[in-house]
Amino acid sequence: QKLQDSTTDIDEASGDLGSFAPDAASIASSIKYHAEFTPLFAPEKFELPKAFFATAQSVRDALIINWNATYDYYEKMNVKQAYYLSMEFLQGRALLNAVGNLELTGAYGEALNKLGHSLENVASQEPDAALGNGGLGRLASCFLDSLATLDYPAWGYGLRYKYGLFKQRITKDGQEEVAEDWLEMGNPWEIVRNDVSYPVKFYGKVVTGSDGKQRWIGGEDIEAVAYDVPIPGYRTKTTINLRLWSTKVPSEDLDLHAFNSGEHSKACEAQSNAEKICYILYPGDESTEGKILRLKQQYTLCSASLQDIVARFERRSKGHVKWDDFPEKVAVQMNDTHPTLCIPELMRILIDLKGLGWKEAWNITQRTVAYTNHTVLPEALEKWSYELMEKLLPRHVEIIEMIDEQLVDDILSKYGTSNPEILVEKLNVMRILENFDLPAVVADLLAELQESKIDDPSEKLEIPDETAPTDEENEPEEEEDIDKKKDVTPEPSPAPPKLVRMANLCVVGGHAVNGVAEIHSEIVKEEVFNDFYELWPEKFQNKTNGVTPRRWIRFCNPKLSDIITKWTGTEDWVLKTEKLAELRKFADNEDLQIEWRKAKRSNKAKVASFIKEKTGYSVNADAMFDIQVKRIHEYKRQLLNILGIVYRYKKMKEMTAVEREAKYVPRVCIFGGKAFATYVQAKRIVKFITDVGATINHDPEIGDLLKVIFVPDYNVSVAELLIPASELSQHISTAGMEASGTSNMKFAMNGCILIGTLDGANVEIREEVGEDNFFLFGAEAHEIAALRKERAEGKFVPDKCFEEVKEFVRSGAFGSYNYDELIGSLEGNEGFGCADYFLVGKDFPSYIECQEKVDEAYQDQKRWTRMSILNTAGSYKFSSDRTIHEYAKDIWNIQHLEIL
Ligand code: NBG
Repeated sequence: QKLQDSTTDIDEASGDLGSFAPDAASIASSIKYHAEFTPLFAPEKFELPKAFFATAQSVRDALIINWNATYDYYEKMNVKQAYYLSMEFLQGRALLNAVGNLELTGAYGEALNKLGHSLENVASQEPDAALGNGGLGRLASCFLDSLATLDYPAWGYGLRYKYGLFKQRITKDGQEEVAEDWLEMGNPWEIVRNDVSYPVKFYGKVVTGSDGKQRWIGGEDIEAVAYDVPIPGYRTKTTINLRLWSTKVPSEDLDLHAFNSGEHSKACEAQSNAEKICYILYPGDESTEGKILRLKQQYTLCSASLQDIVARFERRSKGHVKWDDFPEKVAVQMNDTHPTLCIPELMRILIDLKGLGWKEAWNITQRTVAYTNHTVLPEALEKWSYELMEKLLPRHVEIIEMIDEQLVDDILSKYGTSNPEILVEKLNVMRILENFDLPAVVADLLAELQESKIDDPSEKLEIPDETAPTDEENEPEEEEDIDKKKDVTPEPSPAPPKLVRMANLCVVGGHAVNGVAEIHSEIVKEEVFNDFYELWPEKFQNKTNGVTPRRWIRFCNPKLSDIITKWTGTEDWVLKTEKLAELRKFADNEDLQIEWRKAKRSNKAKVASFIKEKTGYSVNADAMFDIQVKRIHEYKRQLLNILGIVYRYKKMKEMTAVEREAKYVPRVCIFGGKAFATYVQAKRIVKFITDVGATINHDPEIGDLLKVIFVPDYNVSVAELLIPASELSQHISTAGMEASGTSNMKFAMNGCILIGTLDGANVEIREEVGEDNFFLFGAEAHEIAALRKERAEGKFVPDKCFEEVKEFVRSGAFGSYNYDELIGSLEGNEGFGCADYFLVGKDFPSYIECQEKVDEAYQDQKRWTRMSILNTAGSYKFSSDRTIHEYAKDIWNIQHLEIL
């Protein structure tokens, strides 16, 4: 009978999905069916983990119907599809999002109540799918939600890491990493596609066939198997696909002979080599082994995805394959440089496997792929060792060399030889291959020129050193070195390593290059890729990031959502966020203000119990909740925040209780975020924050006036809890360094006021919410270079408040740990070419001053609530729906297609 109930639901649903609205009773029987027939847990009980699995599987049934319908429709219509290739997808939990998008939250809640559970408790059983690190991965996930919601034909492609981003434990020594075995209990959302797998090879050699064509014979073969995750849109049938690859060895490669003769490890070696490709995201890459593994990961993603895309194109062409049409059917977006190998891989497939000529293949490749840059930090613009790449991917290296040659021709025709210095400089900066000799054609031309001018010494050619670093920071130093070397016989120095610059390859191979916020896209054009911008200005675009208002307001903050719906008169704002702007006219309305504060207070109370559970600290839910949650990185300046807190604490200690209470509002300062496992300085910062907390939180004189909390294991689910409870949030990176930031958007949407620098998307958020509703401080991007120069020359005089705070830390106020290295990074001359590269000392006084304004504003709760409402109202631009419409129109050229 139960089975019968459940299948009836499915049949009904597939008949007319638009009106698929099962009631609580049929949902309950579907859940019971799954609980009974999916033997994951002991049969007699219906406890929470089992309830989660059964519920998820019942939701998945509904998703699969829509997912199949979507797939079939795309197949039938043979539409152009966009493919978002990303090493990271930070999906978080799926259950509440899925039932919310299907508009079944109420029905599922009721059904589970009948079965003795609450939807919230059941949902909290789900482990976070943390296949990402931070903003870049979460952006990819927000994009999938928007693509599905807006009915755009698109898929995501990524890797199915066995372990998610590590779990963070906070101990007395700071951060400890623990493997996150998110698949331990199985993943109810994924569909294993043993029918969809592709061979991927590494190493080997390139041979020339009898037809004169190049062929790559691989030395190590693995298989990439597809795992599909259905991604539902909100209030639509469209359910797109996130295809994640997992790696294994073809079963015939198990060395049975070795196994049977007792050499078990040897027999399984190939298997374990293949499997470890998909173990973890960003394995440490300091060792050569680590580098190889990362490159294998990147190539697996690119190769399997492109083989899949090409096969789909051929199938949909139904025997009339016209390769020139490929870019009319396929758009590939490379999320940062990690999927750069798409370019040579598509070239290889088209030339070696499909028999196209170079020119045609290049034209198709360029029209197909596009590149998003997500950072200006030089260490994140990937460069791979040429030698290593040549071993692992010999055919791709040949192709890259040819692309480089072509680029050299382009540079030569743009700049000519009339000014050889400029030509050589451009080649040095722009070539894909770094630390290579000048290409023969250029060297010959220059030699000829040199000869023709030899008679006139005044015109002697100065050819810059081919291998001189191009990094701006290094320039003055290098010039000095060169000057000094004039008098001495130079020591032969070891040749610098030959490298492949992935970002340059992306810019050359793609038809569009975009930054992720206005200021960042300007920096991309004017600094990072300025030379390319001069060559191909038409390629460069801006696509300001966005976040999905479904997950980041509607589902994570139901209380605020109800208020917005009530005051704007409809729930349409979830799809048309411009409706949020209507709240502006009620910003001073007392009734709205009271409701607004009540919702915030209730969200804060939830966070207070969470903090108690996770850290043992009790915090007062009436204090201001001041939050900084993001990856721990020096440029994000958690150090500025915590030193600000230390300063506040010191001042409080110098006052009488009465003075203290008059000047400061009670605050709970909350930090969260993970430090990359090998990033020593970031880990010190974590330790420092927890030490400061340990002192302040136990100081009876301070009481509720100041609390410092480090929330362990920050992830998507924790963000969903914290952001709705936030009143002030910190986005305080050194100007010019944060490409965009996306949590700033989520905070603003949830009525949180930002304190920040003019960096990344802060600039646009401030424009939208109004200057009066944003706490601004700090140096601006255009001032940074001069400030660093001043520091490097020892001319910077720190404000006395900064000296005072450093001294206080050094005095041992926060325990016995030696913070010399941490504090020392803010002075002296170590680090990135100048002391305090991130300019904490420079911005400190203006930060402190700005924080005083925050206290003053918070004292007036009406003013604060008005600011809060105006932040939500002004945040509408930052919906990822807006961003996705822009990508669809300006880069991918894909059309909205509703599933019929
Ligand atoms: C990050 C930037 C953020 C930005 C996200 C999404 C990387 C390499 N970059 O500022 O640091 O918001 O990308 O674009 O993770």
